[in-house]
Amino acid sequence: MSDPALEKRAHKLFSGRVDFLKSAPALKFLPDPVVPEIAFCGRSNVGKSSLLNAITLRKSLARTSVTPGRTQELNFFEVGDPLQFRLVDMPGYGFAKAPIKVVDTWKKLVRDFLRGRAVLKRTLLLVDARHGIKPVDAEMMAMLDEAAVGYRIVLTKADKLKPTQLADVLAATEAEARKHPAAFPVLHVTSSETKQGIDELRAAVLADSEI
Ligand SMILES: Nc1nc2c(ncn2[C@@H]2O[C@H](COP(=O)(O)OP(=O)(O)O)[C@@H](O)[C@H]2O)c(=O)[nH]1
Ligand SMILES: [Mg+2]
Repeated sequence: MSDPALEKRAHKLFSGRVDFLKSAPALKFLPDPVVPEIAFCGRSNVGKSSLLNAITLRKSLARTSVTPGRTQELNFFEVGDPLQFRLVDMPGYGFAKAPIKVVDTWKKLVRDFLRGRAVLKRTLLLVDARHGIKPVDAEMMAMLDEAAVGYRIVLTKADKLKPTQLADVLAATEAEARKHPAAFPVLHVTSSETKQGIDELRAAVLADSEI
């Protein structure tokens, strides 16, 4: 559902000040919870950095990955002048070669953040449209359900699929979403390449920050 007035307001806001604030490798490094936050999560290589750049109308706010699965930090970006809200880039998961200790540290950091962060309004869970929901995504969804953090499922790289394939993945993923209490029933279909769905998603992020 598009809302032209909201999209326009979101475009204007993100065209203004968006700055990297800090990386938090552990909870004690989190910035003070003074404004609403919207978090982004997904498997390594899902297209999270590209989507963050597309939403914030920048080329390289978030670095697109060289070595997937390396960052184990929460990265905070500030939006608005005066500051309105923050975007949180959560560490990617599902990296096949990650040692168990790294995965455990990731789980603890993410779980504690989701459970304890009162200003966290919403999470966007990115899912590669070519793959649909994988077991690691289902695990992430369970963590979000458990923490009672509402989340939007965003299909990425939609440009890589034929319309019929995309329709199938969309239907299957929506059916899966309906089984999860904290998941929005309606998905976002996006491409950072063609910018499909980006204006709507940018507007949704702004709306979420204001709930
Ligand atoms: N075709 C296509 N490729 C994309 C899209 N988004 C990201 N990619 C590519 O997927 C790879 C991983 O993207 P990146 O944003 O670094 O993923 P991250 O690891 O989740 O942050 C890069 O090679 C990107 O160019 C998209 O919408 N369409
Ligand atoms: Mg990235």
